[in-house]
Amino acid sequence: MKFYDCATAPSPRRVRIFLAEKGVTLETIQVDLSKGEQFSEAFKKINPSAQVPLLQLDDGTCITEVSAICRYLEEIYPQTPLYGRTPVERAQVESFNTQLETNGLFAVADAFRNTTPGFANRAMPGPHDYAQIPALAERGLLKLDNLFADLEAHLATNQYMVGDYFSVADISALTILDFARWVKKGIPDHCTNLLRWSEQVKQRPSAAA
Ligand SMILES: N[C@@H](CCC(=O)N[C@@H](CS)C(=O)NCC(=O)O)C(=O)O
Repeated sequence: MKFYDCATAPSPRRVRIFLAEKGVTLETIQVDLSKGEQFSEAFKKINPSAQVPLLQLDDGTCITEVSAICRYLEEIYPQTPLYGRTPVERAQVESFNTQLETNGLFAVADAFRNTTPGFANRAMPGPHDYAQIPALAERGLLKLDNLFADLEAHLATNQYMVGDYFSVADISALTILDFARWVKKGIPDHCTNLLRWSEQVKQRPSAAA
């Protein structure tokens, strides 16, 4: 099995942390996005959507999308379950993870890709070019302020994103909040619950992945 990664990019980092939590090491191939290697004919042959991460199985099957890759890894490496231990927990993890993507990941991506000069005409990842829309960046920053406030309230009564259980939702949140620094949005000082959570997850060895 081969893991196609880019050491500097947030989406594959979600998979790297997931693998580290499972204690699994895979053969890893770096795709240098800064050099445009995602557009090479060889890579587009295995992933026409020209993005990382990608997991290639030994029979050649390719799995794209962080959530699909992590779901697959959860099934073949069931130790240390990260998608919930009970039906209710699995539903809660799925729900929170989706909210974090919608309210957090897409917010940072909008803020970053719609303002950074190097992404002119590349406002969305993938094979198609899209012009930057500065208003989307503004909305992304506003969404991030709201995300900080919402997570702060949530963590007043929860140790992790889902109760007292460390899950893939915490991996998503950690990656998203570190990605938010790219648009100069650190966790505000007054968000003491969120800062407590952040310290806690950053102490896990997987956070270095
Ligand atoms: N929905 C995809 C998003 C993957 C994604 O956005 N990957 C970025 C790196 S973080 C990428 O490959 N970008 C290529 C580009 O910007 O051309 C997933 O969940 O895997």
